[in-house]
Amino acid sequence: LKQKGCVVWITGLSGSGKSTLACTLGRELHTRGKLAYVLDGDNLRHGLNKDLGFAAEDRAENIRRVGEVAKLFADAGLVCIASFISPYRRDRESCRALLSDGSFIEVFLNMSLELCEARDPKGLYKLARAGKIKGFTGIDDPYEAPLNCEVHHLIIRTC
Ligand code: GGZ
Repeated sequence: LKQKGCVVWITGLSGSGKSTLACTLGRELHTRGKLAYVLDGDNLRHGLNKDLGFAAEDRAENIRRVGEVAKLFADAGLVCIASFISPYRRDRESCRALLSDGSFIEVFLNMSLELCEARDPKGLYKLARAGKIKGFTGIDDPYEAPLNCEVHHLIIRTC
């Protein structure tokens, strides 16, 4: 029986654990014999989307292209795991609209700015606070939390 494809869309602040979850989920699916592929900033922003920055219109275009690529993977029967901050509700909803009902699973990693900033795995929040990165999500750029996501994971502490 052919595997039905879908898109698992992981949204959340920088440092909330999106990439870790995407990678873990991808491995778990492989273990279970499912075809899966992870799309994230590392493989998209260095290639297909290397012409884009972080202004609102660039983020919108980033997410639009990712949504179209994710749809292609889903059409091919894969579980496509997309891991992007995707801060704008409208951009995420446009991606959802590309897929049939039930084939777009939005996962919100809800970790407070305080916790993300305390972790600061790449030191980016520190740079943003120092004004060395402008328009950083959560600091001086917006993040619009999902209103009707399929999975809401609230993280109140990390180990
Ligand atoms: C947010 C930024 C920015 C700004 C560079 N704002 O923790 P990271 O490093 O690895 O994840 C962040 C990544 C965000 O890329 P996305 O493609 O997911 O963003 S969006 O969905 O909004 O298009 C961070 C790094 O890029 N980064 N500058 N100003 N994150």
